[in-house]
Amino acid sequence: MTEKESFPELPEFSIEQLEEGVQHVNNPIIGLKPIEKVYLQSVVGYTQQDNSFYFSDGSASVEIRVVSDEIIRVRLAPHGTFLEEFSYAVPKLEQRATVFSFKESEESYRVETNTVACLIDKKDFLISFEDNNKRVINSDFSTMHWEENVDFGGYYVYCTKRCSPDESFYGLGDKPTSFNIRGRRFQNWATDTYSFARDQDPLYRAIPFYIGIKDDVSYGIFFDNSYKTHFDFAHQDADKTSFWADGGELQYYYIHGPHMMDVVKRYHSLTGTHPMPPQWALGYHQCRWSYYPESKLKSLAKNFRDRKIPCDALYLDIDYMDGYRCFTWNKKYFPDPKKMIKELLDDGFRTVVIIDPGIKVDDNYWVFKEGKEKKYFCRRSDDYFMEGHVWPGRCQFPDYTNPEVREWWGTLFKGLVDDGVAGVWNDMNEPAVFGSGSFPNDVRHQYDGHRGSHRKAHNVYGMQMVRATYDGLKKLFKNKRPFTITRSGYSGVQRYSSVWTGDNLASWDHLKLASIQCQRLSVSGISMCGTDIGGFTGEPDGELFTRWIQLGVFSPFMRAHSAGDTREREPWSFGKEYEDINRKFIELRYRLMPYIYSAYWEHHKYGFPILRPMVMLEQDVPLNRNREDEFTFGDKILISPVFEPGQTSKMVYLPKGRWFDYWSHEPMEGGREHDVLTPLDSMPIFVKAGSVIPEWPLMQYVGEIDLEEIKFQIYYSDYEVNSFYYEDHGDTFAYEQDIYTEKKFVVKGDAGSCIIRQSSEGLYTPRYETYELKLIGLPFQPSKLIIDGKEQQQSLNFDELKRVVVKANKNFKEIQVLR
Ligand code: MIG
Repeated sequence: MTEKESFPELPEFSIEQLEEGVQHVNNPIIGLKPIEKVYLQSVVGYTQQDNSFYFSDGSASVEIRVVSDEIIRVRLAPHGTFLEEFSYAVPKLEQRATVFSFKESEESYRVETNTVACLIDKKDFLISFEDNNKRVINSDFSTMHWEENVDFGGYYVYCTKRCSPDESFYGLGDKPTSFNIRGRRFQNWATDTYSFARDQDPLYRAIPFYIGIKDDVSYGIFFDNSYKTHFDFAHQDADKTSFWADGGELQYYYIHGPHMMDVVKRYHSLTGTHPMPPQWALGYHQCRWSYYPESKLKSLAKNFRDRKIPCDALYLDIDYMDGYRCFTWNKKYFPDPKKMIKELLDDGFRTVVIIDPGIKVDDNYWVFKEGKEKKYFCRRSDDYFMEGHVWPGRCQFPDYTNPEVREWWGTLFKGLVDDGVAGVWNDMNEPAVFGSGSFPNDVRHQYDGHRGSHRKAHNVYGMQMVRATYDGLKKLFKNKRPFTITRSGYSGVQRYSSVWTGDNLASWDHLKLASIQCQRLSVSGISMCGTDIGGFTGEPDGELFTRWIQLGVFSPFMRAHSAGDTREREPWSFGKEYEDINRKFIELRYRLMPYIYSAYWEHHKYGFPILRPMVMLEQDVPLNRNREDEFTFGDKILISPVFEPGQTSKMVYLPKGRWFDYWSHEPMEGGREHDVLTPLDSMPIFVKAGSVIPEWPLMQYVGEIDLEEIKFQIYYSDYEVNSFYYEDHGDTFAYEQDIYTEKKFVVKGDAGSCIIRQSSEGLYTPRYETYELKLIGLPFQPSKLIIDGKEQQQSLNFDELKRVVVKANKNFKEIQVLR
């Protein structure tokens, strides 16, 4: 019997069929068997233990747990026995201090915190969530239900919610489709999707978290289940939203808003945020499949420096290895990697290398030998090794769900780290296997002691690989920050890695998708994300490449990459006109580096997503629900990238409040659309009035120049606005011991004055002493400057860009610029 026959997949049924429970599975072992769909019956009683309430229908049990004031978890145990608590996404379910009450009425039970109430209907076991104004935000359409899985044991589990006509949906990670996912159906099953198309599903990642907006209130559902999960957002029926899984527990978190930002921050409180990346990782990265031999890499580096195009990292794709054996070098191409990496570093380039999970079956290869001896490779149900063909040929695959294997894997990087490698790129970790796509379902995994087949471990495999990589590098780097990038991942992967969106295509539609995917990843918990600039497959022309570089400046992670069978793809590959514009925009990335870095801090420390879609900025504006072609980076800079060839102007909507055009400094009114010119050497960028935007002097790579001064662009505002500025060593973990500085600026003006206040916390002392502050948009000609109570003698004339430039000590508390 072939593999496929013995482990049939459940065919895809419509929600209606599933609701009715009439379908049959044609099972080759037991024949045609009716699937019995079992629904919860009436509640017969409850018990309470600490923050958890257990409701029973006499057989099944449902746990309602108050996790925090705004988060409530629901779990279902079909026969009353819950699975052991374990989650790769939520490593530690912290019980936050909460005040909650419990009430029983004739019809229902009510578990209530200060912000949210969970109601359990006694008669039909329907569960709903209300806000503290007694508005129903989310409620079951039908009771939670399940079907026995005759092949594997366990259950297919289902939850169907009501969906109102105005409800819109966001999240789910990397789906390459419209930003609002209402009307669509998806699967989460990590898949290698070379040259993926719009609407293709699933892709590389599995992020079972979505956000709904109903009646202007945002809420989130995090369905923490690593099996294949399915989501239907009013696709099958306009009045239903469903999610279900091919196994595991029906376990989900209801996360209350009311703002989308609250939901995302609370999702981060469960699954964690990205650690601070090394600052160089926020520079421009150049990648290609592949740069080799050494002379090629060296001339690439030289080109960047000769042409004065900033760049921080160069990548080695699979050809640097000896026969694609991980942790080895092809000595023909790279005879002395240590020397080469050192020379590149002396010139300001970090070297990042790719590492795949497939280990070549080769008894003369130390990694294979060790893994075999220690029994670290995955096995099939009957104990055969899981073997599959990937780049090295026949391979076996470490079981990264085993903590001992992860530990071992981490140590394998020692050689590369000694050679000077600064970052590791994990690819093919869905896991991808040539021919079959991935592992068969019967492969066994240790699953951190909780055991499971590949059905359970598939979606977390890549995340556990990059976790092993990150943790291993962290040990080897001592106190330096590792840089990792992964293709696959499950919720929580952000704790270990950045992510790129995989093998996209050089087309204008993919440029648009790139912007949507990054925004979507950002609101789905993965802020450090980027796309292959230029498109991985296919050939961009100069215009498309340049527009993609422009988007890339405002992607949290900025890397150009291309497939091996494409023409050269560097910022200068399309002729001088494009090269000059590409340089100008990459330079912009470097000038904005301190702003970008501060946005990372806001993400790491407070759980703010780095990219913020329009609906997150103003969720009460109906048109924003479907606006997907503009966003802000951090909370101060709004970008409206150009997505059409030959486009000379574009309508840009600015949220309420006041804005400035980044290039011309022209003030602009928010709350409406503006027609903005979009010549190729420009791109619509706007800054919120009242912002204090830090800028670095131009550098060719992070750390090239010792800062003597920081510049700030200060945008006048007549209402009070706060800005944050963060700095630290840039590459150590000292920030965890409060060795950082977080500065807060407050700007407030009126017709005759502009006042800037600064306060600061943290223990880091930068070496520079002064600031240069450029005041933009002052509505008056100033004649008096007072810093910390003392009048200053500085010229207050407008410069050619209508700015007033002020010098101040970095520790100033208050600056008054007066008419
Ligand atoms: O089977 O390492 O998505 O970025 O260049 C292809 C070669 C394997 C797929 C990755 C791509 C990478 C390529 N890899």
